[in-house]
Amino acid sequence: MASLRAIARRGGRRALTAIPAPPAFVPLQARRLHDQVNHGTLPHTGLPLTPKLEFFNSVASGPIPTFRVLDGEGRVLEGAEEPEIDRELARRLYENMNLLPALDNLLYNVQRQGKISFYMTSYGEEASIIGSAAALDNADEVLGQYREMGVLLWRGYTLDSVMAQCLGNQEDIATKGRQMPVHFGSPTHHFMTISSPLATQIPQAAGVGYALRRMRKPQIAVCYFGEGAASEGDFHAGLLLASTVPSPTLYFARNNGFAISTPAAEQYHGDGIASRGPGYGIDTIRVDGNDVLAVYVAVKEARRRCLEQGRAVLVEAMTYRVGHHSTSDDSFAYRSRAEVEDRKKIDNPHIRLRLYLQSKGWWTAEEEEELKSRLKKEVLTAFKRAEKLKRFPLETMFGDIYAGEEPWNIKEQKEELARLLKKYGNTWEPWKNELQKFENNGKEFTEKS
Ligand SMILES: Cc1ncc(C[n+]2csc(CCOP(=O)(O)OP(=O)(O)O)c2C)c(N)n1
Ligand SMILES: [Mg+2]
Repeated sequence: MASLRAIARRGGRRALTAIPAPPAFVPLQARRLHDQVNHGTLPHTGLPLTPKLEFFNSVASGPIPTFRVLDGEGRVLEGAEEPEIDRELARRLYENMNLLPALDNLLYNVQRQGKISFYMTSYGEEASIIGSAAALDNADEVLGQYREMGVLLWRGYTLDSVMAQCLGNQEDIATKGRQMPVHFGSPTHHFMTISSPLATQIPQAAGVGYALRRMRKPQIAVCYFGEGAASEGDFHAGLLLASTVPSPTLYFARNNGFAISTPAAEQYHGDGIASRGPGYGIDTIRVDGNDVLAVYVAVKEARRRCLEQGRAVLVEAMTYRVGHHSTSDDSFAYRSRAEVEDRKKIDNPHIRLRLYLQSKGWWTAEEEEELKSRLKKEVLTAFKRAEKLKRFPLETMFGDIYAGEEPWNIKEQKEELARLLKKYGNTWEPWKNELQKFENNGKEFTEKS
């Protein structure tokens, strides 16, 4: 029987792989070892041989360094190359980084008032999210985890759309009020709908990237995930798939230090997420996620490599989750307030960029004040408008599940709801109030004979 290698040589594989494979990846430690003692190679594999009994792992050989451009005070590091970012782009980065907390402040609070069911903030991760979004092509297909609303905002997703999704009103065209808040999706913005089960997007992104390559599109797939999600089996399945198929997918790990209450240190014994990339033969970089310029530069180069090589690239952004995990969490149960306050002071992505802008003469104190109050006003106006809009008719929640004739289980559930609403919908105050929020006030159920 012909070996797989022989089939691949005859072109079975090559027909799918239009882009030439990059040179074989040899882990750094292995290469060093080979240089030290060259005893030839293992037959059939080309692996270097050594008589030394030596084990290695990423912890023992020292951590992977973190790429940084700006220091804590917004100055370009000695030896760093100042990126080609002009005044307009730099200001746009800063404005978008400020839009996130403006939205977070309002939506977090309105959740507390019971006006929306749930919310997740991006506090502390603004540079990672906005810096990466800015380095992508707006048509790159994004598969996010849930904390990447900033990518949509960068692409022009409106405040009205944000409110529509979080409030689940009749303008929530992607999910029609049937998803939890922050589970955004928008085909026009090339942003796949967020799904709650962790890490499902990681293997999916390998497939999306592969499809883009097969269609010969000049776009890549971009997959965001947390360091906690990277503990799921899907992470390994996804990266292996992306590296072997291969697939032009940019994997962006947001290492924000926590997976709800589990600190990152308990999440892995190796050198973070970055150390796993070389194991899959994937070009990898670790970047200071609170340095928007470094994130921008690293992701731009990662994207270029994805396209040029037709292969996956891994970026691990080191940042810190300043906010609670979500509105269902109180992080002071597992970390001190002092730790959070310290991090905000010592390594604040907003301050670092603002100081850089000021040093260039691209930003003033007056502009700072104007921006903050403008964003606050715009966000509040959008919320007030969204609050007045009705939700999709109540029966919408049963739609778009099965094609063709409505199956028995859906019919049964509808009848059950109609029975309950007819009994309590016009009399029990909480249900009566709730029904007023829907188009038709739920009449398709309460008045059903
Ligand atoms: C398969 C699965 N397991 C558990 C959860 C519950 N859960 C939701 S978010 C989360 C933490 C994820 O942490 P990380 O990936 O680091 O992202 P971060 O919240 O820090 O942005 C967990 C455990 C889930 N949604 N899906
Ligand atoms: Mg995390």
